[in-house]
Amino acid sequence: MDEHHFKSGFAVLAGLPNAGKSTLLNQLAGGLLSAVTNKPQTTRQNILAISEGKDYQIVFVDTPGFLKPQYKLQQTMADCVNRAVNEEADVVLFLVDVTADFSFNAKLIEKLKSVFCPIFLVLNKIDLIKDKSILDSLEERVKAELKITQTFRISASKKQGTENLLKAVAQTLPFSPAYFPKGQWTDRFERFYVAEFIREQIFLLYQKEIPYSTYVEIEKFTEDLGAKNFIRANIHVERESQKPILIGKGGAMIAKLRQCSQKRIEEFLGKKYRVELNVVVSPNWRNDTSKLEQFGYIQRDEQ
Ligand SMILES: Nc1nc2c(ncn2[C@@H]2O[C@H](COP(=O)(O)OP(=O)(O)OP(=O)(O)O)[C@@H](O)[C@H]2O)c(=O)[nH]1
Ligand SMILES: [Mg+2]
Repeated sequence: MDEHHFKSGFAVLAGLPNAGKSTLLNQLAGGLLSAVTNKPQTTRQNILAISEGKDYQIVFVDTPGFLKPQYKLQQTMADCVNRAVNEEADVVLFLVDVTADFSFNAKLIEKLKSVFCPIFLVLNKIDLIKDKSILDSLEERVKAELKITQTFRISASKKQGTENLLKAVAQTLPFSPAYFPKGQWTDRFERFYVAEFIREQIFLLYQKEIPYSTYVEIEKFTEDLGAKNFIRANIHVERESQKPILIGKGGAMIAKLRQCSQKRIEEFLGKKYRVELNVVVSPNWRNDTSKLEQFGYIQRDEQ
């Protein structure tokens, strides 16, 4: 391959919570990398996943759902979106859930107006819409406000239209050598995914504010030491009263969480693990700058 024809760059997925960004990232990059749940605000940090072809390397960036921050953790989530669309993106994929109330996109559209790179409008979840005219009018509404380079109608979960989108992204990237070594699929360590998968299972198993109040810290991650691989995680909650909810009657809930987490981790890493979970109270951590730093939601060099 003539290296002068190689294309590479960053494709940033942006959209409201629950639009399907992580689902799409997983489809495009061919792996269940990014946590997906039916609850909004699942993703808290930018997650990279790399898709390669003969003559391209696309670095997809999954971002947290865009929303008005109510507490410091959400401010760090909004910062992730800003950084990705303003500084990293070679193309932005603006994801819109076609079944959701479109008016909530207003603030995000304002933000995207100042983005320099091309913007692809991606209408997602079309499998849930029978009446195609809804899609036409949505498209018109966006185009009236924002300069859109190309529009795609897809179902991320059903893999409809995703191949076309992938091709178009690869084409639009600048000529550039690959950003990451060939065969690399992410910039994160396994520890990060293990924590994300436990957090994902918490989102799936618990209700109300519990998922939003938890942070998962991997305290121990040992592999190939003869005995079975071992993971110990601390689940931080914000208040003492949340601890018994997490644990459940007679430990039933946390046992279930342990089981589901173990399954998810084993499927992803392709090995057996013994998982141990602890619950720890870190009062009000979502509004505590030093905790957010310690948990990696704020990078020290950002301040
Ligand atoms: N029917 C249908 N559901 C979808 C589609 N894409 C995603 N979903 C569902 O929508 C929900 C949210 O998906 P996510 O991928 O977690 O959404 P997200 O945009 O990453 O959400 P946040 O991380 O909270 O910002 C999940 O229940 C998905 O299974 C689709 O094309 N069709
Ligand atoms: Mg997500």
